[in-house]
Amino acid sequence: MGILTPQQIRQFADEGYLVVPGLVPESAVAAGNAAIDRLLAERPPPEGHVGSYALVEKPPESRPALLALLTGTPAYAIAEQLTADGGLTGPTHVQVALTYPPYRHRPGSGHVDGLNKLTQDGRVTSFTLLVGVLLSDQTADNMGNVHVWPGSHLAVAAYARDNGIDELLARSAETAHPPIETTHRTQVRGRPGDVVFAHYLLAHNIGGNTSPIIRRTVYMRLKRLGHAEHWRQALTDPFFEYDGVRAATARP
Ligand SMILES: O=C(O)CCC(=O)C(=O)O
Repeated sequence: MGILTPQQIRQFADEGYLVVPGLVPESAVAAGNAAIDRLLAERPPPEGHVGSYALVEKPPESRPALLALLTGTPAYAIAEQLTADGGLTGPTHVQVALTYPPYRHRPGSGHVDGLNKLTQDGRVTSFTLLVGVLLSDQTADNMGNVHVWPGSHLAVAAYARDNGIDELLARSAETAHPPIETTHRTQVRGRPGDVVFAHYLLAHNIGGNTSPIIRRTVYMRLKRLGHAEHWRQALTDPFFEYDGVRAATARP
């Protein structure tokens, strides 16, 4: 028995993301925040900084309290439930995403990570699933919450099928913003300890923060084993790497 209900899996399939509340216990949230405090003592942002400040830690084992937000909690089992049991690799790094207030910002559209970054052998630096662990209060809008465009994962895959992957990449080359119509957006809300699971193809972007607190989210990226070989199929068939979603939603 998996942790997610079939209804939650259908929601992930339709919208491209899912927030699961209370996955990370308070003690792990506190340990994660303490690790971020130590990181910021080592590499603080410039004096008076506002807006986004991201720290990327490699290998993730160098920050065990951050890696444990995924591997030491039910978040990893949920990632496997959506994709395949024992079928994931990564993360290769941990991204600490901070947003310093006051930051009055509203992104115009969303990007797909790496659609503008190719490896030396011409592959996209894509992955399968983004896992974001909220470590600060984001229960209202404009608290640094990530903006997402629900359903855009389906639209990007449809664009790739209809126009070809090369055209998708060419049109996304400057900014990683895919050439799709994205009208409906929302801000991901949640409490510390809640976890957002987002499909690789979901358009998303950094949001503003007009709250009094620094926004803290820790992101980790997971790939299906063999992703380097089948990344093209994963761009055109959004559930190619999601065995769990296909099984729960009776998708082909
Ligand atoms: O800051 C955020 O929540 C979003 C970060 C983001 O867009 C990214 O890492 O690709």
